[in-house]
Amino acid sequence: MTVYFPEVPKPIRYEGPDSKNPLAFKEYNAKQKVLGKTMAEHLRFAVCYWHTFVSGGADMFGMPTMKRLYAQGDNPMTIAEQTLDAAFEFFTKLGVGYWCFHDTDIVPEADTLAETNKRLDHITKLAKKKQQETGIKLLWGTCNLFAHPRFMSGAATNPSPDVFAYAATKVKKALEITKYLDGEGYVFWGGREGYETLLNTDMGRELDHLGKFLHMAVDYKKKIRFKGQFYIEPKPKEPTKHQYDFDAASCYAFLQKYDLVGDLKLNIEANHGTLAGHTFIHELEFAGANGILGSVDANRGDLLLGWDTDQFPTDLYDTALAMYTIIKYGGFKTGGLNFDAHLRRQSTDPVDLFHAHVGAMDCFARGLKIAAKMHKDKGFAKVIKQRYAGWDRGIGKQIEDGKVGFEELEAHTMKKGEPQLISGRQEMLENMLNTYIFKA
Ligand code: XLS
Ligand code: CA
Ligand code: CA
Repeated sequence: MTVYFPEVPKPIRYEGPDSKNPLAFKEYNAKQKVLGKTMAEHLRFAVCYWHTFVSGGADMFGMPTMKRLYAQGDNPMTIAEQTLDAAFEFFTKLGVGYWCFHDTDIVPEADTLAETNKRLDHITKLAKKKQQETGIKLLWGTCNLFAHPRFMSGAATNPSPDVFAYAATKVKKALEITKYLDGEGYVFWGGREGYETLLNTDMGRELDHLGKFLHMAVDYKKKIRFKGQFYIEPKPKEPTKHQYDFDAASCYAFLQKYDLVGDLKLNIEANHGTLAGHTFIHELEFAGANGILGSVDANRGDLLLGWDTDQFPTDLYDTALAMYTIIKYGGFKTGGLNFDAHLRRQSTDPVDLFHAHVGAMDCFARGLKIAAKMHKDKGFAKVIKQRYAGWDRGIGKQIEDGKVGFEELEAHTMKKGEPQLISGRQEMLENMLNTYIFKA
């Protein structure tokens, strides 16, 4: 079989923090136990198909730059097969357990839907065989409902019911192939479920349609007995000016209104959190605190650019606090860390894909170790417990238990007078976080 990544002849190994080998892990040791589980079990790394193997570095102003050895030839299905070979070679050499894809990543769309579905059946058969041979699993599948012109005004929120129906037909097939590949989840990302101008948009009606669409998906999931977890992925804008799944909080409000809370969790993407004006950790915390933290698209943005740059994660504060929060809410069940990230346009060589993923995996592995130490020491947990201790007794407990109202609180305040000022100790806590980053 053709080798597509000859620069990496053998699987990437853990060589420890002193290794100078750029193609070795310094922190990620898959089998090493941390808080009772292996690193691989905690982190559940996945590689995304679209950025890693399909898009080639094109941007709004320029053509693709990247060398894709497998994307040669005239027959699109031969290219699709070669891409699949390259992808599984990459997953195996990198040592990740999972992958993720959109329907249109694994095969190009044909002239008719029926023909596209045939192509999907063909390629997923090959993918299933590769999964069996390698033990690599599908973290989630998804459907591209944003690239084709038919979806220019949205999919489930399109003003035309015919487009709604077309989108449903595509999602139906995407669910079937995800189930066929034993996918552990399925993501709904509404790239154009939003609007450009309210002058031509009936927002209430569009939201109702989106609710209907997701209910149909839930019904079909039950019908075909697909056991994977459904996720919504929040993103505030890009490509549309305003997207309905703006952030974790607006998704939660939507899920509550349309009675879907038990059926969908969130797939939180770091870069989408920052585009919404939040931190990545804020989004994780909101989802965790509301019981809807499902999976993560691990990447980062660039504060100076302000669009969805989808860079590989390299910030230890982010990875340490992300893992701290994920562990706090029980760790991944069906979800994982999917590197929804792409190389910069000037990183043109196939080996650059390895550098990017190795660095990101090391950064999360180190983040995991830092988070584990923070959990073991319980330092931050103690500080927070202490800060809210007033709610465990006396008037605080009575409020939480619903035993008092405004009149009792007035009596309490008149008796106690001015509340005491208690320092939040933010700088001390930031220093404490740094001591973990320095030493863990
Ligand atoms: C785009 C999204 C997309 C989803 C899946 O910004 O991140 O890649 O993850 O459609
Ligand atoms: Ca994403
Ligand atoms: Ca993104």
